[in-house]
Amino acid sequence: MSSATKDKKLAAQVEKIVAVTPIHDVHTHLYAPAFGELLLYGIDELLTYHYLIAEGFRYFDLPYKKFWALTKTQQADLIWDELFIQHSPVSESCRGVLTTLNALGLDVKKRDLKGVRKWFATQKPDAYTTRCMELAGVKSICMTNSPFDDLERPVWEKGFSGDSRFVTALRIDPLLLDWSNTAPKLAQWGYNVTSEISAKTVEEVRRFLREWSKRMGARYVMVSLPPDFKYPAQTVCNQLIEGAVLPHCRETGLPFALMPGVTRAVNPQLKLAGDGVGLTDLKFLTNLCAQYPDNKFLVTILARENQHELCVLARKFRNLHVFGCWWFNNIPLLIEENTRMRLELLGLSVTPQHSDARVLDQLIYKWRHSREVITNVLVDKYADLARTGWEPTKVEIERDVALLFGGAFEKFLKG
Ligand code: HDL
Ligand code: ZN
Repeated sequence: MSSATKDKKLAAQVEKIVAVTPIHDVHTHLYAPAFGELLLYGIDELLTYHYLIAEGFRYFDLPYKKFWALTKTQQADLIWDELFIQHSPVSESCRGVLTTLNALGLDVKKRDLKGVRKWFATQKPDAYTTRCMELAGVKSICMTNSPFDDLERPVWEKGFSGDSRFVTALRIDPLLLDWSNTAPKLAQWGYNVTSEISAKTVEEVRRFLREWSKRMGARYVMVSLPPDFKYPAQTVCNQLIEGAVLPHCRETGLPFALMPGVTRAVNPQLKLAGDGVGLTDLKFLTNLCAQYPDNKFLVTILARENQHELCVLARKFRNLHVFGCWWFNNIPLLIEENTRMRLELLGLSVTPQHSDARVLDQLIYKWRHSREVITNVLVDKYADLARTGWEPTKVEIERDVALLFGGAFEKFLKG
C-alpha cells in the first residue's frame, strides 16, 4: 500500500475515532434542567450570547442603554439583522449559531428567524438537553457553581434531584477578589468572619469551602485572576489562598483551577461582554506549583502570548494540568495553534478543550468546531509517527483520544 493511501486510511480512522469518542466538558456555565431558568437554550439565547453582543456593537449606533432596555427577542432581532443579514456571519460565534441550527435539522438557507423561533418554542428542557448532548457528543458537563449567585444558591439550599450528566465546580471569585463585599455575606450566612483576615476568619472561610464543596459535590475549586495577579504578595486574596483554599484543596484532594488574564469590565457598558484580556506574569504559577507540591493546579490562560510559557511550566510541574482554549482563544486559529503546541510539548497529559458554553445548544457548535481542528492536528501527529515506522493501532488512538477528551483530566483529579 502506498504511503499516501496509508495516510488517507489513517486520517479516516482518526476522524472516526474523534467523532465518536464522548467528551467530558470540564468547564461550562450551563446548568442541569433542575436549575430552571438558569438553564439557557434556544435561538434568542444563542443570538444574545455576550460574544455576539460585543460583535453587534461594532455596528450598532444605538446607545448601550437603549439596547439593554430592549427585550431579549428584540435584542436577538437586532443582532440577527446586523451580524447575519447585513453582514455575512463569518465570525466564530456567528458561524457557531448556524452550525447548531444546521445540526438540529433547521434550514438556515431560508434565513427565516421567525420559523426558527417557532421550532425552538416546541422544545422541552429535559429532552432537548439530551438531544444537544447527543449531537455534541458530550457525556458529562461540568457546571460553574457559585454560592454567591442569588439565583443559584436557593436551589442548593432547597435541594433538587441531581442529574448525573452534570457535575459541579465551586467558583469562588467573589471570595478571593472582592472580600470587602463578600465578608458581610458570609457573616450573614452564619460564618464568623470579619473584614480583617484573622485566624478565626481563615478558619471560618475553610468551613465555608468545606461545607459548599460537600453540598455541591465539587470536583474542583475555581477562580479567574486578573493579569497583574502576583504570588507571593501581601494581599487579602493571597492570605485566603494560603490560609484557606490551598489547605482545603489538600484536605479534600480537590484541584485548584486558576484562570489568569481576564481584565473585568474594560467596557462596563457591555456588561458580561465587557471583559478584556491582559498579559500575565506566570512567575506566580511557578511559585505556587513549586511551593505547594501537594496541591494540584488546573490552569487555562487568556492571553495567546502566555500559552507557550504555560506549556513549559507544565513540563516542569506534574501538579499542573493545562486545559482548554479559553474564551478569546476559542477560535479555530488558536485551537489549532494551542493543540499543536501542547501535543508537541506535553504529549497526551493535557486537556485540549472545554466549551465554556453558556447556552445549552452552543455545545453542538463548540464541540463540532473543536473536534474538526483537533482531528486535523491528531492526523498530522499520527502521520508523523507512521513515517517513523511506528504505526499507531486503532486501540491506541481510541485510548489517546479518550485521554484528551477528559480521561487525562479525570486521572489528574484522582491523582
Ligand atoms: O470567568 C469565566 O469563567 C469566563 O469563561 C467568563 O464566564 C466569560 O464571560 C465567558 O463566558 N467566556 O467564554
Ligand atoms: Zn468560563
